[in-house]
Amino acid sequence: MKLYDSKMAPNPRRVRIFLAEKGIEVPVEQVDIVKAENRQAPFLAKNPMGTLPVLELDDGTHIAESIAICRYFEALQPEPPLFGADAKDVAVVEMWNRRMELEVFNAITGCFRNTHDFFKGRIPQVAEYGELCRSAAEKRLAWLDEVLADREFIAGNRFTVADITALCGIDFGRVSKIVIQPEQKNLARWHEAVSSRPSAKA
Ligand SMILES: N[C@@H](CCC(=O)N[C@@H](CS)C(=O)NCC(=O)O)C(=O)O
Repeated sequence: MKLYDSKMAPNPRRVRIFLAEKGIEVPVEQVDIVKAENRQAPFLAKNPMGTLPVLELDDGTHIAESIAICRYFEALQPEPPLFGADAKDVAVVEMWNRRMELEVFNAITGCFRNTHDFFKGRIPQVAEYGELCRSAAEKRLAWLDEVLADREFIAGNRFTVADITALCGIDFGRVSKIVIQPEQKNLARWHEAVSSRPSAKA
């Protein structure tokens, strides 16, 4: 088994944090996104989408999509349950993880992809769409601050994959100057708590 990773990118970080929370160690190979190694034939044979992370199994199967990889490890090792523990809990965690991915993470990476020089010439960029994503991301952070007024973590009172998705998205927002505002005290308290877990360094 091998995890194709990029230390600089937020999606691979989701998987590294997930593995660290589970206490699972997997051999890792870094793929150089700056040199666009992920867009060249050898990597495209593993993942035609050209994105990281990708998990390679011993039978040659390649699993892309961060959440698919995390689900694989959750099934292999259910403890601690990061996708929820019973039917209701699983559904609630799924709801929050989807919100964190679709509403927060994607707005932040959408801003980066459409406004940052890194992607100039790599993908078609639409600056106005990037700014729309920025504004959506800022609104979502304000909303998240309200959500966190009555709970410790995003999906309730236990750390889950929804916290991992939100943390990786929000930390990556700094590159595009999307940051937690001084008045967003609940969000700041949550961010401090999840950032101080040892897994956050993974
Ligand atoms: N939906 C995918 C997104 C993967 C993705 O966009 N990865 C980024 C890094 S965060 C990437 O490989 N970017 C390089 C590129 O698109 O060339 C997932 O959840 O893993």
